Amino acid sequence: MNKIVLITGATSGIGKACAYQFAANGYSLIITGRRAERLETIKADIMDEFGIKVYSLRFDIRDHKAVEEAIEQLPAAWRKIDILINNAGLAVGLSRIQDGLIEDWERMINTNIKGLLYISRQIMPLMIARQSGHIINIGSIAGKETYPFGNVYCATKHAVDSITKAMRIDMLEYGIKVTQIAPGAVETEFSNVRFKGDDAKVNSIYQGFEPLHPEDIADAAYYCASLPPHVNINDLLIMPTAQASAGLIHREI
Ligand code: NDP
Ligand code: 8X3
Repeated sequence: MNKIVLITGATSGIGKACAYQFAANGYSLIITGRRAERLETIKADIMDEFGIKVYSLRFDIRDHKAVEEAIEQLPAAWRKIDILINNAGLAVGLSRIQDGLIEDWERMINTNIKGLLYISRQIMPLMIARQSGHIINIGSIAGKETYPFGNVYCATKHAVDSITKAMRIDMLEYGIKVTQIAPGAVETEFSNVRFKGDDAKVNSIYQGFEPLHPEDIADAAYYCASLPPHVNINDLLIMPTAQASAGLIHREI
């Protein structure tokens, strides 16, 4: 078996791009997400294009038991996970706290913080047993800055920033690498989810400038994963050239 990368949220956007990037470089993949049909389509396409092994796991990362069961039932050969890319995540809504929807907050907190912790809790002992591994957490510019109406999403990504630092401390003695990649605006399904399918709002987000493409983040993830054993990228903030900070985008309109 080649080196194995487990990518959460591989049915779309950054996670899907990471799946193709690592497949192109000969990794075996474990891809996860909730949308079964997409998982199976991506699995078949990657196996066909790159001739590598792909294992798909369908679960909701907010469901602790489902996460536990999914990892426990992995065949022994697939449990030797070299890289965990904690990518599954979302923003839902954009409002002031006083107007916020509790159900949106729960979705973001349960996915971005608790889901990331649930799966890491399952994979970290497997890496520790082998004294080897690399965890790559997909944070965000929203974990570095707090912008108007971003409140709870920003808080969840600040938590990812903090959890990454904590993991780095906890994994230090085992030689397990921990990296955060924190992107600015990347054109994926992210805004469709945030704006609940309001196409006018979604389109306005990416107007007048070239956002990052999911492949740009996948390239960076692969770069971080390809460095010599003595080199660890702790934190990588990647922005579109036209974006200086969360709220400052130069648009040619
Ligand atoms: P997409 O919406 O394109 O992809 C999100 C992925 O997360 C999907 O594969 C989705 O799979 C998965 N996911 C969401 N909720 C769950 C869940 N409850 N259980 C399992 N999987 C889930 O967005 P992006 O690719 O942009 O987002 C990926 C990560 O990048 C997120 O953590 C996001 O916060 C972060 N990010 C995005 C930026 C952007 O501008 N796009 C910028 C900075 C960070 P499925 O629906 O099949 O379950
Ligand atoms: C996604 C980027 O600026 O919409 O994390 O929060 S932003």
